[in-house]
Amino acid sequence: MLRTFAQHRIRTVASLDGWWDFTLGDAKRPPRRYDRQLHCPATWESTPGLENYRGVAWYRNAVSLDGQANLRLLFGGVSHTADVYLGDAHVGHHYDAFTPFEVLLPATKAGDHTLSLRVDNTFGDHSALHKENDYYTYGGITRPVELQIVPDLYLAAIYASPSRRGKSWDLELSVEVANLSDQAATRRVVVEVADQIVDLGEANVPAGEVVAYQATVTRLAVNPWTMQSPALYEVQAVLLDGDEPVDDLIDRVGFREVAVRGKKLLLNGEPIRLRGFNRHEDYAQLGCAVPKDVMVRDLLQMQDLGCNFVRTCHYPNDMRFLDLCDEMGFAVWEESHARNIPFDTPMFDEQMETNTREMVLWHWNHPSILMWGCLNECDSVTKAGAKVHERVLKQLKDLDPHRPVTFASNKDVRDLALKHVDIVSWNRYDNWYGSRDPAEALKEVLKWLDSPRSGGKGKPVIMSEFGAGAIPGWRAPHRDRWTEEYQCDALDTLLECYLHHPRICGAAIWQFCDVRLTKAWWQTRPRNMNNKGVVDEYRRPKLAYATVKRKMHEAIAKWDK
Ligand code: ADA
Repeated sequence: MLRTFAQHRIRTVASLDGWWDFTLGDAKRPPRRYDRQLHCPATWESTPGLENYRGVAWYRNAVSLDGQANLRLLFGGVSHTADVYLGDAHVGHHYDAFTPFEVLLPATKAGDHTLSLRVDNTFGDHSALHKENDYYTYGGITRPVELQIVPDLYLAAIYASPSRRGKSWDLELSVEVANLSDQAATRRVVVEVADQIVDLGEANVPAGEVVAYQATVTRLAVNPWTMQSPALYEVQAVLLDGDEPVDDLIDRVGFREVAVRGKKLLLNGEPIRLRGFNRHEDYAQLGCAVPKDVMVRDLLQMQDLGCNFVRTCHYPNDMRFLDLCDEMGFAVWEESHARNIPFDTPMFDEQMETNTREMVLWHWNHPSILMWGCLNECDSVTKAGAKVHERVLKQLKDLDPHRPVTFASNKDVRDLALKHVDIVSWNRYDNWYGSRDPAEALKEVLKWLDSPRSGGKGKPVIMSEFGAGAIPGWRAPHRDRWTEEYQCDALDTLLECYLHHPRICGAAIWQFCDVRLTKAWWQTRPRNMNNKGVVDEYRRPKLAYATVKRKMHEAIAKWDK
């Protein structure tokens, strides 16, 4: 399943997780011969012998239909480019490992069919977001796959947007109904949420179109979603043909409102302080195909440390992880896919726009997502680069006016894009790449920030990255860089500064776990890993785990009383 809960009780859904035929090779058409099988979801790098394969591979599965049907294939994530074939017919294409996508196959005939995927994880002009980087781009069907059978008119999406009205809540609903047939058709749309039945009326959808139907439910007496008590409510849309339910779609909503007021970040009208980690999707030999049980344990470790915040550096995350954050009361900063990438590559504009849009629309209902981010440490120092920041941040705001927007900058006082954010976010490594006192450095940059020329005057500030490297098990009395002792000392100083500073409303350590990176980074990355995790790639705590736990709990004692 692509979620931690069932999204259908009426619609026919089958999981395609499990064995897929597999073969290497960059054939342009579905091959006839496959030389092995892979158990998906998985990275192909977790298969012995393929640990370093960067190239193209093919996957094949069988689909048998008793009768003609409309098929809807749902992919949680394929890394990093998928071309989908039914038989020899090319039926779908998707770029980027980190956003879901669907392939619609209307009126597929009864009988046996072959479903094939051409998967490519190579770098080059065809890929603006996946490139040589300080994290690894894996290959494969890396998130769950579902095969659904949908009626001619089916429920394509639900967007639920809560807003606070004193002690009660309103809920704006938008339900999209798609018509796969060549005839206009009519169905009734009914939504059930928080024991209320909302009749959205007749959906008369022209052939081949998707139409959104809106309604606002007012004065719902519900429990709010808070980080201490993350109440969730099912939103079930049902499509009726007369009185007969013919399709359904279930999502979840948390009644919470996030806002910026002056220098504060508010949740349900109350100022909050966020403390936690940057977390890459990467786990030892399994790479970015992180099993749900590991996602749970990652969040349990963060809870144990006293954290309430996670940044999905540097890309949209698996919806199951976001579901777990909804269920466990974590605040999430989710960002579209970009880490220090140039803007002048051939596919950048198109791939950035698509990835940003897909992130917002697929992840809309997650109450844990409190802010949208983008463009990590990209060019915000030239006028042209600042214009790109303005464009992507505007796209985020236009898509979703309910959440503040930000980007993580390492440009210090040279930044030209802070006027376009709701929250100023800084990546600083004063006592790792430099040897400055973080408190002094922060004092200096805050002075600049609160001058009229910065563009960020009076805005909330999040320290979005800070930390130090520690090679797991490397301990030495000299406590120099790369020792676990150095990481303890550095994080003690950094957390003392950032968790208690009145002008800072959030702090995310770089980073939760050690992660693999691509070959070009080997010179500055022992083990060919980014070793700034507080736990290693197997989630084994380093010495700094105890330091972080102590500092986070000191902050809780001070701020969360
Ligand atoms: C940057 C970047 C991170 C990571 C970090 C580091 O801040 O945003 O992805 O590369 O540096 O470890 O140096």
